[in-house]
Amino acid sequence: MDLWTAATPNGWKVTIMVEELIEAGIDMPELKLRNISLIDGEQFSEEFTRHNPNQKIPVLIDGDVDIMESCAILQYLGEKYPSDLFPQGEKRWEILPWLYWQAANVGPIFGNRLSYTRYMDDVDDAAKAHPLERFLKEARRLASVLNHRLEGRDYVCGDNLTIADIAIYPWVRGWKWSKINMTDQPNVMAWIDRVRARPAVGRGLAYGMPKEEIDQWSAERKAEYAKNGATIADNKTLRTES
Ligand SMILES: N[C@@H](CCC(=O)N[C@@H](CS)C(=O)NCC(=O)O)C(=O)O
Repeated sequence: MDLWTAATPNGWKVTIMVEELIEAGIDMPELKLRNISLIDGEQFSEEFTRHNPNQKIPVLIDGDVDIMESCAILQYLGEKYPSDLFPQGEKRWEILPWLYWQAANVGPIFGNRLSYTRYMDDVDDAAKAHPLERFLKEARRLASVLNHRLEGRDYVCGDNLTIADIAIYPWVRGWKWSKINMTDQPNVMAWIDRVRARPAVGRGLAYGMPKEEIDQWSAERKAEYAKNGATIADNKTLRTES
């Protein structure tokens, strides 16, 4: 199995999933990781486009099967390697709506908010005012939906972590980067800590980031990014195995 990815929230969903499956005792086949440099535009290459016509990471290549879209990859792995992460039967209809909720709402809104808070220094404030407000308002609404859902639950679909948590977590954990204040959402804040404390999540997030920088970039890294005017998280350090 090959995973073409980068150190970004959509990429981390899959590496967290793989680590959680291993933690659950699944005998996973060897996963070959290929770091796609988004800065260099490798996602637009002919080779990449053959596997993912949408030209975005992540993409999973399993023999003749190409799977684009991070949530589809979570579902694919969850079905191929059965575990509590994606139980079959009726329970899946509790999980799938939250997976789609993430794909249709959290990813796009948090991602768009992040691009204006972190990467668009060269756009003047007046031009940014409307999108900043719009994405903030919707992100805060989504956070309160999640907070409500987590009332009385440790995880989004009950007592166990599922692919729904794995999909939502990498975006929501970045609330400070996106400047989306969530401190008034206690269930969400507690859930962020609960998910982060899982050893497999720590390992999944460590793809593409030195361990000590998973939660907080070093001053050197920040300076490096600022200097380059990078528009997206660099991923040159992503661990590649071939
Ligand atoms: N809905 C897609 C979104 C994928 C996505 O936006 N990937 C970003 C990185 S997080 C990317 O490849 N960006 C490069 C680009 O837009 O050129 C998914 O969940 O897989």
